[in-house]
Amino acid sequence: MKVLVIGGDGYCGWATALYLSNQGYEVGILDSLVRRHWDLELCLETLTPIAPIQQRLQRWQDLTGKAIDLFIGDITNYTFLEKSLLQFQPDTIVHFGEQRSAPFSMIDREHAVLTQVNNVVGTLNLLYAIREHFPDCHLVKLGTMGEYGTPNIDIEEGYITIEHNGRKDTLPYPKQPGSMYHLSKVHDSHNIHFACRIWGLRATDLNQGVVYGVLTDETGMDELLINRLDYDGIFGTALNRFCIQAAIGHPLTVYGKGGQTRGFLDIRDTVRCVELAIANPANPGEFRVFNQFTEQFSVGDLALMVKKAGNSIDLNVEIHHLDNPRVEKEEHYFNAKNTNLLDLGLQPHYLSDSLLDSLLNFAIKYQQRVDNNQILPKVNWR
Ligand code: NAD
Ligand code: USQ
Repeated sequence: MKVLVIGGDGYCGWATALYLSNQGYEVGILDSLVRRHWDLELCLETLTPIAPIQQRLQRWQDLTGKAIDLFIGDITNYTFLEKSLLQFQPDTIVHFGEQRSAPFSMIDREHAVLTQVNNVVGTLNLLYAIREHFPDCHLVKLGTMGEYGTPNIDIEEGYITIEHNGRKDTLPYPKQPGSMYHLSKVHDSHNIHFACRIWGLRATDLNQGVVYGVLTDETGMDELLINRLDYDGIFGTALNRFCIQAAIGHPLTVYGKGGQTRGFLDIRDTVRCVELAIANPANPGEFRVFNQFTEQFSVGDLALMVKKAGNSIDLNVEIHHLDNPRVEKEEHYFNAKNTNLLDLGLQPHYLSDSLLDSLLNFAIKYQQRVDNNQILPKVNWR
């Protein structure tokens, strides 16, 4: 089966492309490399030194004998997208290729517009290209748990059955996203749902939680295959940031009270969830939604776990509660369903002392690359 991984030079996409290639799928990567450009523009660098995509792919081929096709370009450019798809002839398209940082999208009007145009137009182009040339192709799209926000009721997987004035229907679950980025994902979901309902396309929206970790079997095979690991205040995410902060002796940056609760998963489960979605495709006309996370934690609890793990390897870890730069509930109900992927056979890697230990040691190994000026959050929602 031929799988095109859009955004395959990024954190989730790179790990997924190699994993799928190793599993025997014929893989292509399409990426504009714009994320590397945004890093340069904002003077940010991943903790890990990542090789240019062409070198990464050459190394993968030298090590495994498996070739991965490469298409460098922007999916908001329809001519490029159409040409690449016609050349590659995908059976499945996995779409990671978006601007994915909430703080980036909240810098100012320009960054909000950039985020929504990049994400919404890119996905719309993809829907039109699939409709025109590959109507049977399965679209596996990375959405986010943040589409739902933090409602005071249980979060279902995409849909909720409602009784109203004596009548009953199953409808899209209400969305209350918390950033211009998260909003772009809601807009995508509506557009993909439309394409399935009206044109009969098949799609799976993977509402992923916050990903942590860096090593997968494949990216750990060689230094040139190493994955990115963001720790800065724009692209770094909670648990990864806390481990790197602990490694360099920076107090852990819990925003506000720290009761914010989210779904989390290990990057080794990201790649497996995507494969499960590919191997069990949605039906024609079906817009399927899976909540892709394995455990729920509050950021305050995560900070305590990192402190404990740090102490056990003789790191002195402090926790600071900063004024919250975001507008979000800091104490709230959160109970999200995640049974669809488990039913397909996902066997989660739960957060463990050994994972925290390995992430901390990984961070210690590259600590000289950390720029302390990039740790505190600089983008304010208000
Ligand atoms: P990333 O920034 O590391 O990778 C995204 C990749 O997409 C980059 O290589 C970038 O160059 C590429 N890209 C962006 N816009 C493009 C365009 N218009 N055309 C072609 N390529 C483009 O991000 P990530 O952390 O790997 O996230 C991947 C996807 O997973 C995103 O859609 C994100 O919303 C979703 N997701 C990520 C997380 C997480 O914790 N990292 C959690 C939930 C969902
Ligand atoms: N937070 C802290 N301290 C930090 C960083 C974050 O307390 O140093 C808090 C935030 O205020 C927030 C929570 O941790 O309440 C999560 O923030 P995050 O930066 O780890 O993640 P988020 O902005 O939600 O975005 C990340 C990815 C995004 C993905 C999303 C999944 O960047 O692409 O969509 O996780 S989810 O959160 O489930 O929507």
